[in-house]
Amino acid sequence: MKALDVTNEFKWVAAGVIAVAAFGLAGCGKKEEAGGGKAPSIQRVVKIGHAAPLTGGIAHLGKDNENGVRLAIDEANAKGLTIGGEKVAFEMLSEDDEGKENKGPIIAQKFVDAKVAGVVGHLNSGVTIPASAVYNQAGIPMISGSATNPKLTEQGFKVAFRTVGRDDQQGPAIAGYLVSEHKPKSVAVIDDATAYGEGLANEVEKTLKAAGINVLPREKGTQETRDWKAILTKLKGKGPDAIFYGGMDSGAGPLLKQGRELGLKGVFSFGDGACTEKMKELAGPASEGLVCSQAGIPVQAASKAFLDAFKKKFNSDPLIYAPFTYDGTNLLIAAMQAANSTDPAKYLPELAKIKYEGASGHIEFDAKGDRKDAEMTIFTMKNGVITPVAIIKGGKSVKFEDFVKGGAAK
Ligand code: ABU
Repeated sequence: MKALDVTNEFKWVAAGVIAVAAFGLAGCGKKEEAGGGKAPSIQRVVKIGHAAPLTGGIAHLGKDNENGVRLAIDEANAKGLTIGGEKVAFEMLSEDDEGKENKGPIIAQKFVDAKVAGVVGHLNSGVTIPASAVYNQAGIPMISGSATNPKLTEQGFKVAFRTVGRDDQQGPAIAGYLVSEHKPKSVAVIDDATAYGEGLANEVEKTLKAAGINVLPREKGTQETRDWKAILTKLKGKGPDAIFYGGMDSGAGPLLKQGRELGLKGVFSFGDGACTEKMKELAGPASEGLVCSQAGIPVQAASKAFLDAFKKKFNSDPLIYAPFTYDGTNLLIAAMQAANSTDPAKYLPELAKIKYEGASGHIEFDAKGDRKDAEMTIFTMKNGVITPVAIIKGGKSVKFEDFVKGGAAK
């Protein structure tokens, strides 16, 4: 399905566009009575917003998120769902928030004005958190498939959900793995000064200090930092046994590459934003041996049905968050079906109490909108492949092979 540009600003990626066009709908949300004697016409177009960086250094992650939403919408439309007695077509309105904090509320307001029924996004915590205030004000449910900063669901917003875990789970998981497997005496911690990067680095630092590890004074870059040589040169003199960076792969790749070029010997470790196959491309051979975490199951443990459908549709494998945005979209739709309504006020209570078997496993939300029992996965780069080694769930760590044998997501 191709994106259909309706305005310069909105990309109305219409999974239901073919259906809508075929049935002659004039505009989104407009009702049309079923034609006599023909197949039932679409009577309501239900818009679902999606927002992520679709340009810039992490556009590959934004497209992955978008593809998850697109696949879910196309599948729902192929089923020809009826909600509230009306045949519905879902339509994705996808926006490029550029990963910029100030774009969050602006795009959120666009979605509100466009009368979306729900939103899947945003990708970055630093964008999602300010956007969530707008969705909350408008009563529009939002589910992020990637934003891991705890604040998102600590604001008391009934509309805010996420299908991944939180950084106060992820930080202890990756730091605990570093401590137990690499036994560092001193660790350098660097962050990109975003809500995600700084927040995760804080969690890692807290866990390391609690384990009695010497944590060097914090070093900081930004989302745009690609030249880390000044910081790395300073760190080299201190000889840390490990370096943790809180930030995305676009910054982590150069950091790792330059670190090795400058002769830093410590193990490099990252959170989910830099735990992607892209690290190999960005850091080259220096990426071998990196350690990283994701705040959910690894993509290869997602359901076979999802992985097959994704591959068929996009001729590629999902990168990292697509199973979680796919699930987020399906959760919105399932809640609408349960409420027999696309009205956010009516289906929100169903979303809050949903029990759902998704591509990323079983999903239920707690009272804050966080995923109950979210898995944390630890990876290492082995032979150029980000390879899951352990899954941490409910405080217990199991080998990835055992997790898969135990069922993962089917
Ligand atoms: N979770 C990492 C990438 C997204 C974010 O939380 O900013």
